[in-house]
Amino acid sequence: MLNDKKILYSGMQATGTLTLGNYLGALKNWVNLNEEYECIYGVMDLHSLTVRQNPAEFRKNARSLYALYVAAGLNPEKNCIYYQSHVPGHAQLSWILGCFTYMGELNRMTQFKDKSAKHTDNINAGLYTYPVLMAADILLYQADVVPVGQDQKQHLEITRDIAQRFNAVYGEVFTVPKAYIPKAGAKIMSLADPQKKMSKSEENPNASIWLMDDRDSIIRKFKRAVTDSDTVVRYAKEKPGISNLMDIYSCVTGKNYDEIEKEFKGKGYGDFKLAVGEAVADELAPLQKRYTELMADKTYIESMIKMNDEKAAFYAAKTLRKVHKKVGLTEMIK
Ligand code: ATP
Ligand code: LTN
Repeated sequence: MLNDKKILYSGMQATGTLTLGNYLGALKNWVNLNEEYECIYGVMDLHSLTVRQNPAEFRKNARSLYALYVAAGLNPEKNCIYYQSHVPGHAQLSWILGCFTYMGELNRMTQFKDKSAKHTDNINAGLYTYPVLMAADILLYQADVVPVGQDQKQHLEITRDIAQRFNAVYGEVFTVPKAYIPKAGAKIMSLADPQKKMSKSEENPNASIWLMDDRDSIIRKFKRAVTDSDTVVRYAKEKPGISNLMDIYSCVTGKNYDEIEKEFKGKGYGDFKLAVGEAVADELAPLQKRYTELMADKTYIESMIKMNDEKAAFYAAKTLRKVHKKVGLTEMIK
């Protein structure tokens, strides 16, 4: 890389619209860590193909995800923000790493189990080898740190195992990456069922806050959020609904649980839910404005994509050349 900073790598699947969970669990932390690291962010469109996509919608979602990264505060002129499918090295390294991954390891992946239970008609091999492609994404750029939500922890662990296994045979080829999982916001739960993760692919419109929801919908959804029959705003295991709202409020305002409990002492759930709704709407308003402006400026976005695709391809080719050499693949004759 060009400077001495450590490398941060992350990305999201280009599937559907982002939720508040994606934002608080991942995107917001990317922005917070931005200055400290040399950052690379991918629009993970190859991963999205593990679930059947409508081609036109998919293309739109990918562009929209790119714009959301930028609208959230990632500067494409300083950070490498690119499309995974535009860099062939991902698929190439993924094949090689697949030969260093055991089926027993992949069988243990909870995301594979969850997704195959959800899409029983399409349990494809891509869904199964998804973690190998993810390992390739990360190792291709020699990433030191990977900020993700709690649900991706297992994928980071397998990435580390694959890197260490490869390095044990061929020497220090890959940097062994660390997961960065935030304390608050690592797992935002559904507003309709606080036992379930807030998810992009959720069908109940009241369960998730979408990043593009307008102020009124945000406030209305928080008002309706499922909580217990108590009235005291207090963080507790047996109060998952209120605890989830406290997590959200904490991420957005920076206040800790004690401060929140004090702020709402003697007040009911109604006041608290309204405050959470307003705080979230305030947080998202500038992002929404910037997103709309960016989506209208096709020339700018496309010039950024082009420049960063080239940058990413350059970094990736360097690692791939090294890997080919180490495993003994014959160099192309020039
Ligand atoms: P899907 O529902 O399609 O599986 P998803 O909402 O889980 O999608 P991903 O693209 O898989 O979204 O995740 C993008 C990033 O957002 C990951 O870092 C993931 O850990 C994080 N993330 C997703 N959902 C949540 C959540 N509810 N709370 C915190 N972080 C989350
Ligand atoms: N599996 C991740 C998306 C993803 C990713 C990555 C995240 C694909 N490749 C590399 C970090 C680093 C998810 O969020 N579902």
